Amino acid sequence: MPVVSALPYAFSFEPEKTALLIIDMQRDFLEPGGFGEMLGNDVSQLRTTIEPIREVLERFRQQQLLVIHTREGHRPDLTDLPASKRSRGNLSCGIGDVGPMGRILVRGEAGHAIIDELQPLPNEPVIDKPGKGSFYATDLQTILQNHGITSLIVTGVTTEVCVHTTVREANDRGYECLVLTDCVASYFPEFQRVALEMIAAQGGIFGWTTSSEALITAFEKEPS
Ligand code: C5J
Repeated sequence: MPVVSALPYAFSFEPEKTALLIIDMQRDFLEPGGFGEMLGNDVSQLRTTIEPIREVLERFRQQQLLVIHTREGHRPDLTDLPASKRSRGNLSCGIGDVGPMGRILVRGEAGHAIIDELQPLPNEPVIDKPGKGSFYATDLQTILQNHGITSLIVTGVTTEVCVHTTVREANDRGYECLVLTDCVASYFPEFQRVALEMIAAQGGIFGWTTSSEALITAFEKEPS
């Protein structure tokens, strides 16, 4: 069984029972000219994750392990968009409105799409989620159960929002989560640091953290 050097202690996993979760690597969050940048964020903070995620993704694909992608967004009629989420921030151009890459966080629009570098393969499930967590109002848990998954390797954006919410949801459902520090990112460096510390604090209260390099080293030492 591969063992990864991690915080707060080594993380062991059975590859066949482990899925790679890639959270919300969408154009509107990562690309210049998208919703994230329109809100005043520096998207280069998030773009550092693309290459390390691609390398881990390649490894999972080579070993034919389960890869799951998520996208945050809403139905075009916005019936799954809570009024509180729509009005939050008092934005003149917010969720559901026409933004720089089509209607913001609406399924089927250009900005809602996963970035070209990490396009899902046809056999990789894509979870459309209306919330920050990947389990809320989705069939993620059913898919994990049907594949016998017990551990998740977690990547994506943003660390303190959708990654954290998902890891907390997963933890409460009994999944072991390993978060890859260079494969998750925040627009705010301070949030990135603290959010990662929070996951591994108190003996791993929500899970483990490590680098993509440490995970790949563990795979190389013990290929499945
Ligand atoms: C946010 C996300 N930050 N994917 N979404 O609104 O973290």
